[in-house]
Amino acid sequence: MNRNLHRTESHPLGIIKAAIQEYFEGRHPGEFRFFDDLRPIVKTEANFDELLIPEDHVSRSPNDTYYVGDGTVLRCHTSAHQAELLRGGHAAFTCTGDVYRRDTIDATHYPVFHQMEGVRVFEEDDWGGEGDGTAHAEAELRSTLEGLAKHLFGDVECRWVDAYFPFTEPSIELEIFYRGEWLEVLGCGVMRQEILEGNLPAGASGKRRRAWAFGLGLERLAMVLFGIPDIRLFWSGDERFLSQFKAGDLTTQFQPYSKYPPCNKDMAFWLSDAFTENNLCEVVRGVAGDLCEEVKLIDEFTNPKLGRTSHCYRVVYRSMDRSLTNEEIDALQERVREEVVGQLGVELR
Ligand code: FA5
Ligand code: MG
Repeated sequence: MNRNLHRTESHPLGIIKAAIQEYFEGRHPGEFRFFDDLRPIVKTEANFDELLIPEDHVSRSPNDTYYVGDGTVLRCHTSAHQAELLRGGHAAFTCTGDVYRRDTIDATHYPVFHQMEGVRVFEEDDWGGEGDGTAHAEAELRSTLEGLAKHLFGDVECRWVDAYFPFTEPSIELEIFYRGEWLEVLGCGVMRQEILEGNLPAGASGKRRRAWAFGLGLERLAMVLFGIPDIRLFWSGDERFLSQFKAGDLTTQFQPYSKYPPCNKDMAFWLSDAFTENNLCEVVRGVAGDLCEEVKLIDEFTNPKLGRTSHCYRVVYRSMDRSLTNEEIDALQERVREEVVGQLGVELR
C-alpha cells in the first residue's frame, strides 16, 4: 500500500505538501522542522492515550480504526506523532504521512489518505504575558491557516466552524466552498496544556508556554487546488493522470481524460448485529476495490411487528480509467451480495 505519494515530487500530494512547507518556511524562516517519513504503525498510546482521547471515544472502535495487533494500529491521524515530536524537543514542526480509517465510500472519503500535522509553541513573551496565551494562540492559528488558504488558492470562500477534539480546546474546523458544497479541509485548535507540558521538555527560562495544532487533509486541499473530482484518482497509475502534474506547479487544472458512465446497483437487506455502514463499505471495497465510487443509503424502514430494520443501499460502480462491461459489474455485484451475507450475516430481500 505504501506508494509514498506525498514524497513523490510530481504527484499532486507531493506538490501540495511542498507548497505548504514552503509557506511555513517563508513565514518563519528556519523555525519549522518538516517530517514526512514516520512509520504509520503506531502504538494505541500514541494514537489515542497521549492525545487524551477517552476510553469510550468512537475513534477507538475497530469499526473505525484498523488494529494490526498487540496494542498497535495503523495511525488514524498524524496527531499520533504530536507527543513523540514534542518529547524530541520540537516546538515548531509539520509531520506528513498516510493515515488509515474505516469510513464511508464516496468522492471525498478514502480508507487511506494523507494528513499534515502542524504544531507551534509560544512562550509568554509572545503574548505579552497577559492571561494564559490561549487567545494569542487561537488568533495566530486562524491567521496562519487563513494565510495558507490564500497562499494555495488565492481568493477562495472559506468559513470556520466550531468543532470538538479531545486534544484541543477551543477546537475549530476550516471549510472551503467547492463545487457547490462546503468541504471540510482541516481540524485544529489550541493544544490541551497537559499534552504540551507532559511532553515538551521545560526550557531553562521556566517561561509559560501555549501551543496550537492543526491536522489537514492533503487530498481535500489538492482536490480544490487542481480541480480533481474524485479522491480515487490520487491512486491512479494512469499516465493520463500522472503526466498532468509537475513539481512546483500549483496552476495545473486537471483535465478529465474520460467520463465513463456510472452504473448503479441497489441491494436491500434486513440488518444483522454485525452490520455497520463502515463494515458494509469494507466488504464492498474488498470485492470491487477502486471500481466502487460510492455506497449510499437510499431507503430504510422498520417493521414494528417483526422488530426488524431493512436498509436499501445503492452501490455506484465506475472506473476512472476505462469503461466497465455489464457482465463485469453483474459479477461484482453478485459477489458483493454473497459477501455481505457471508461476512455480515444480513438477510437479502
Ligand atoms: C483529525 O484527524 C484531527 N487529528 C485533526 C486535528 C489535529 C485537530 C490537531 C486538532 C489538532 P478529522 O478527523 O476531522 O480530524 O480529520 C482531519 C481532516 O482529514 C479532515 O478535515 C479532512 O480534510 C481529512 N479527512 C478525514 N477523513 C477523511 C477521509 N476518509 N478521506 C479523505 N480525507 C479525510
Ligand atoms: Mg473533522
